[in-house]
Order: sequence, then C-alpha cells, then structure tokens
Amino acid sequence: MSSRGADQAAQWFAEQYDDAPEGVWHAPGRANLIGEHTDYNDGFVLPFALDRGTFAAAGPHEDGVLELTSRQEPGGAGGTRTVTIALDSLAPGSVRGWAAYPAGVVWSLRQAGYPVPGARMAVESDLPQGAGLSSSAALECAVALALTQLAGFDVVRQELAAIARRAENDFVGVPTGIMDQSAALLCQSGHALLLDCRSGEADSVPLDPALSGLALAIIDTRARHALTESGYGARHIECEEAARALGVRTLREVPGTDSLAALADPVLRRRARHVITENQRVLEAAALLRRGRVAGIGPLLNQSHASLRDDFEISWPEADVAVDAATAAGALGARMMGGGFGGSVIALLPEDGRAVREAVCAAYRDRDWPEPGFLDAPPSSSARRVL
Ligand code: GAF
Repeated sequence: MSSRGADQAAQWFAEQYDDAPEGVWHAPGRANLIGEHTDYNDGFVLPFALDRGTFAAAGPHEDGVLELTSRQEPGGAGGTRTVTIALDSLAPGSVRGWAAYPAGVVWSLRQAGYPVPGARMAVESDLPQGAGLSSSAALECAVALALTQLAGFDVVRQELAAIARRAENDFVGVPTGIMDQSAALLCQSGHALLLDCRSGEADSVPLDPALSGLALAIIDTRARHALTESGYGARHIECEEAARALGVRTLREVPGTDSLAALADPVLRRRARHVITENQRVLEAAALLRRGRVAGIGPLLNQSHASLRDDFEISWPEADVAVDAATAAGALGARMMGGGFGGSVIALLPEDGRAVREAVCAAYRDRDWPEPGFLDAPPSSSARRVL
C-alpha cells in the first residue's frame, strides 16, 4: 500500500473542507486465487488482499449529514464536487452512483444498531475501476472502518463485512456474496483467506509465491464490467433454481457431480457443475498451499477457467486470449477472476514473467485490442487506519 495514497486523501480532504481530517483509513482491493461464484452458494473461496485499494480521509460533521467527495469521480480531481446526504432520509434507492456505496454503509450500520453520526469524507483510490478487483467493497470497507472508529464503536470484522455486504445487497441493490468484503477486512499479508461462506469460518493459508521462485500477476484485460449490468444476477438466480430443483437449500449441499443427473435442464446442470467442482478445487488449492506447494495450484487455475468459460459461461474473449497466451508462454496457470463478463485474469508465473507479458501483449496486438495492464499481486494486509 502506498503512503502517497494516504497523504493524497488527507490533502484532498483539506482542500475540500478547509480542515484536516481526523484520520485516514485504507481498505484493499482483492484478487481471488480460486473459488468464483461460490460465495453466494454457501461455498468456499480463497481470495487475498492486494497492495492497492481505497483511502477514506474522514472527520466528524456536526449536522447529521454525510458529505462526500471522490478524486476518481467526474467533477472530482481539480473540481469541487461534493455530495451531501441527510442521514435521517437514507433509504434503499435514495442515493445513486458511487455515493450509494458509502451512504449504504451508513444506512446498514444504523440498521445493525450502530447509530453513526454525520461525517465528512474524501475518497482516493489507486484501484482500476471495473477491473474486477473489488473497488466497491474496498470503498465500503474503508468507509465502514472509518465511521465506526470515528464514533468509537468496536465492531468485530466479520460483522463489519456482513454490514458492508448488506449495504451493497440491500441499499445499492447488487446481489453479491460475502467474499469481497471479507477479503478487504480479514486477509493477512503473505496469506490467502480460506473462507467457508456457510459457517463463516475463516482461515489464513500461507501464500508466498516468491519462496517457490514464482509470482502472481493480475492482467487487466481492459474489458470493463459492472456487476449492476452484467449477467451476475442472472447466474445467482440460476444457481438458486438448480438448488431448488435438486431439493437442497444451496448448491453447497449437493454431495458431488453424480447428483446432477437429476437436473433435467442442461443449463442448470452446467451451472451447478461449475459450483460443485469449483468448491472442490478451492479445498485442493488450500491443501496444496498448506504444504507449501504453490506451483501445484497451476492446473487448478486452468481447470477453474475452463469451468467458468464452458459451464458457467461468464468468461469474455479478452480473458480467454490472455489465459491461452499466458499458459502457452510459461504461466503455470491462469484464469478469469471475479464476477465475469469483463475485468481481470490472475496468472501464476515464473518470477521473471516477462515472456508471459510479451506473449499476452502480442496476442492483443494481433487482434487490435488495447494493450492489457499488468499488476503485481503480492498478498497484502486487510483494512486499517493508516494516518
Ligand atoms: C463479485 C462478487 F462481489 C463476489 O461476491 C463474488 O460472487 C464474485 O463476484 C464471484 O466469485 O466479486
């Protein structure tokens, strides 16, 4: 995490409100090693925190209002645009655009019995938006931590993750699972987080690819997605339909792929097969990491991508090309990451991943696509106060 981001957020706050913030809080974006579209099916995920994220500089506001400004939003950098929201009038659907996320956090905190008072906030982020790195959850979690700490509420992090998720589900109206908020609030540096989304049990699993001469990289395919617009919600509904047809509460309850013969609809069968096999891959990956066998997860990443592409049908051309080019050029494994239909690919590379980067860039050039972005992805720490 860059200390520059914290300073910039503090400076942005001072410029906007003519006052110093009381503090600056940071929440990271996340990568997901493996376990995609399993969280809302009560399954397993294995995300880790990135060394980039969202900074929220915050201070109290006397007026029972939330005043917000973001350097990344139109009218932000160099402008004076702030959004002012009366806390007592907060209701789902009452705030639109980026401000719905922080406003939703206030609403959700109050619903959970934490009557946070008014606040001023200035937001700064070094996460590319729409790249599938969970900029929304980073914003929610930085704001949630800032508001609760400013008000002196000591909220257990699992509970805070659930509160932030509720902001996104019920206030913003996007039916996401709990993975992204949990990653932002629970991950440890040098570790991935094995989360059982049914029980809430969270275990840190060592993830230090450099010890094996390897590195994790994010390839931003430049194809943009928004969970609000993509087929994310449709997949959620299909999984619920598949569970109902199989007579279980969630797909987590299905013991194995043999049970899927009972599903008449071939589409639902494919969706369910992805979820069941992906849960198995997460557990296998975690077991390999516990034995220090980072290279062993490469084939699991490739299988996950094939499953997301063919059974869950949420991959996109730029991701498929990046995965194929990366693995052909020496990546040990690669797969699309996040909600799907756009965003990023995660790849496990030899420490000097230059050949892979060149191969992916060449494959994009051949197709006249914009050059992909490359981000190092060292497993980093969760949200905290940074100033
Ligand atoms: C998005 C959602 F926010 C997560 O909850 C998760 O479902 C993910 O897509 C897919 O694994 O990031």
